[in-house]
Amino acid sequence: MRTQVAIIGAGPSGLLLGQLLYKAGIDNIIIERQSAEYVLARIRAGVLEQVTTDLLDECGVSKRLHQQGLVHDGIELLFKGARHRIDMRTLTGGKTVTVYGQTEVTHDLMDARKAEGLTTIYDAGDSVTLHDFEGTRPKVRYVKDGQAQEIECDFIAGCDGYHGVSRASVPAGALRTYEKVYPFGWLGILADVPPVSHELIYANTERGFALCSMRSATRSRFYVQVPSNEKAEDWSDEAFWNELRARLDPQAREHLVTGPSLEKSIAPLRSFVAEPMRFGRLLLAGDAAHIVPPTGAKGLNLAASDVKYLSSALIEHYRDISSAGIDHYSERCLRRVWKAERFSWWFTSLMHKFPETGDFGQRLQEAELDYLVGSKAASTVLAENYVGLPL
Ligand code: RFL
Ligand code: PHB
Repeated sequence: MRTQVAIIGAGPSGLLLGQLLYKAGIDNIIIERQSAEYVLARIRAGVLEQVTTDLLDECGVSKRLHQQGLVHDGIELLFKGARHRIDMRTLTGGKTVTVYGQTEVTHDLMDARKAEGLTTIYDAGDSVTLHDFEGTRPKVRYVKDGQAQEIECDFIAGCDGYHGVSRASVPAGALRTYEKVYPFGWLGILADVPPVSHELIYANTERGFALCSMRSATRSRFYVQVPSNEKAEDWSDEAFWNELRARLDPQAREHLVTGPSLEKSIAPLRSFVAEPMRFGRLLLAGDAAHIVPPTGAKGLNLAASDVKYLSSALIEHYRDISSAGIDHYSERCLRRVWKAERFSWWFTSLMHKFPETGDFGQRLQEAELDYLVGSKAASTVLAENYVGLPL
């Protein structure tokens, strides 16, 4: 088989890239380890920046997003038992975010790809290998239904997430990595219950962080901070609801409607960046190159901005016969990536309980939050970063 761009991974990065390239007349094939159903069953992000919704508009896959997505003008910060609103729209001169699940984004992109008759190879398992990307004729090999297959291409886009094969294929020594692992995770629950409030509540409490989020007017997503060694199966629904309730303010507690969980899982928290993001004709995008803790809701949005830069670079290569975009790809992405890394680390540090800092750390967080909600300058910094920095 031959294609112009072989894309590894059918998560949001890979599907979005495939769609943008297709729209520009660039041929591409996606190779995915799992089945489509498996990819769709992963419950992840919920908050989309304008940059991401614009890109989905550009792809022509935003009809459902505009019908069903919830536009949010602000968020609420809960600390010392009281809630304070950050009015993002006012502080940023009109910017907002849209609450629309990653599952739905992936669904919409998969449907569009199917409708266009574009090739996606699912269930490739762990057989995918990358070859010759330091030369001019890269190849991707995989095994499907017991048959060895090879795709010859011009470029390989590594969109296969943190545990993927793309970054792992780069020769040792060509890559520098930066990492911070937090001593806790998020236990998340999805339930068909109405949201506690019409906006997201981020809570700092002496028992640890909590987040009340949503997917629609009838489906909610909640998280509580738990130690890293905790297991989701050891948490009954009742234990989860009790812990969440204990971390809310009296009014939110009153509004909390509980019900059976549709999904329950623990996500570890990590900050990670691999530099550079390009090796010859292999270009990494999204979680394959960087991870942020979910507190700032930046992971999917960073994946989208990488893909924007990557699709522009590839379009420039084919249309204008210019390598400038490809040559500057890594540098352009990393400037935005590091700003989102900084914001996500800061917001995580401000909102979570760190076992080693004790009561002193708790008081410092409360003082900073008090300053934050009382200072227009400080609130604006939070709002600007939360709605997303410009491309
Ligand atoms: P993905 O989604 O991990 O997709 C990678 C795909 O590659 C496949 N793959 C392979 N395919 C072929 N061969 C191999 N060897 C392969 N290895 C892996 C995988 O099966 C998969 O299908 O990466 P991508 O596309 O870069 O997208 C990144 C986002 O998924 C991620 O950043 C966000 O989910 C992060 N995130 C959030 N981001 C936001 O912008 N806003 C949020 O509100 C938000 N909340 C979250 C989050 C992530 C969370 N978890 C579970 C980590 C909340 C949580 C709890
Ligand atoms: C979510 O709804 O899953 C969500 C929302 C905001 C975050 C992280 C996750 O910061």
